[in-house]
Amino acid sequence: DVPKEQWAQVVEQKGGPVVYKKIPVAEPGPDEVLINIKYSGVCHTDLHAMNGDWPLPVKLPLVGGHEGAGVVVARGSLVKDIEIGDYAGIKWLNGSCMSCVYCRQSAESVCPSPALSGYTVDGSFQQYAIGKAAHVARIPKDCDLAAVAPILCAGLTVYKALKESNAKPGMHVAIVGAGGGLGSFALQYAKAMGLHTIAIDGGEDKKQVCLELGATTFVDFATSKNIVADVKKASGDGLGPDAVILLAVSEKPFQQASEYVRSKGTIVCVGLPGNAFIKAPVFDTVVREIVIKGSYVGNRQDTAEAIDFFRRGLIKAPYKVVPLSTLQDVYDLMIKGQISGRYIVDTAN
Ligand code: 8ID
Ligand code: ZN
Ligand code: ZN
Repeated sequence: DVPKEQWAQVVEQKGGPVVYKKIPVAEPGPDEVLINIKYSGVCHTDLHAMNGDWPLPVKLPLVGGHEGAGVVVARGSLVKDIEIGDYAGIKWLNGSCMSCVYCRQSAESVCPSPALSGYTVDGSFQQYAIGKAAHVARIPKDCDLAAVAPILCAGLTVYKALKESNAKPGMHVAIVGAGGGLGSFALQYAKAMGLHTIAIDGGEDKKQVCLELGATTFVDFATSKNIVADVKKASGDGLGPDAVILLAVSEKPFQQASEYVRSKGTIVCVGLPGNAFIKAPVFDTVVREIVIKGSYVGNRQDTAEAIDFFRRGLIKAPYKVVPLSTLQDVYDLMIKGQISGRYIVDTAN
């Protein structure tokens, strides 16, 4: 039975903190499902949302969260292909219009009128969350709901970004911010895709995590005397990595990547530091034929593929489960850059 009230973490004002309190359980509309969220990963995006870092208005009061895995407990009258009791997930793209030129071509991440979980609509830091049936992730019954939660944003996003990088098996990819949430999944997906990885992050903790996750080399951005030279050296023949996936939450590495990427290589921007700009020399970009592009989550097919990599046991990134009531503590660690891998909140307490 679905209760009328539930526990949630609510952002009541820009900058936070989150407030742990009881709020009503919403009812699904005709094309929606209600998911009893069991676990939800904490993405740096949730912190950007609370702090109002981006030039995109955020709902207030707000229930954040967009890596929510759970069990379907109710569905609207139009929903035919999801049963009560199925496992399903709330991802960043809660819904999209389904009729614009982008949605028609499965580029739904750039739909001009999307519903964003934990941003423009309430997300998964609550016990019962609503998702558009067309968009909720289908999660196979043999998946562990805690472990699969971060696939719904971190895994999906880096899997798509690696595809966008055009890196082929055997090539070298630099993962910038490799010890963080997205980064640790990027190392695992890259390994599963047969790529060499150059992990870039800071500190002994992150170094150890990255090497355990299969990084070919680790470059410490905090202690390296010459990041450009170190990254190039790590690329086998010394000409630089074929692709760079930028996941860091600071501007500097976005400026640096064009210095070490291989000629004809691809730089994929994924991290979203506030008020940041990409600057690259026109001369080098032209004569070295460098590609610089953005990548934003992934579509429903990417979601299914990213989950399938996980289901096959190819993706094992470190995570720590803590009570939903302690979400603010997770944000405090994240602000200090002290999280290796992902924190996951358990909505039961
Ligand atoms: O679809 C998208 N494009 C998408 C999806 C999900 C998340 C984008 N994001 C964005 C988030 O909003 C955030 O801006 O990706 C960024 C990374 O999210 P995250 O992985 O959840 O954050 P994290 O766990 O805090 O990891 C960030 C890592 O970057 C490192 C930190 O040490 C940390 O491990 N880092 C920083 I800050 N500066 C660095 C530098 N100069 C750096 N690593 C290398 N070089
Ligand atoms: Zn996210
Ligand atoms: Zn659309």
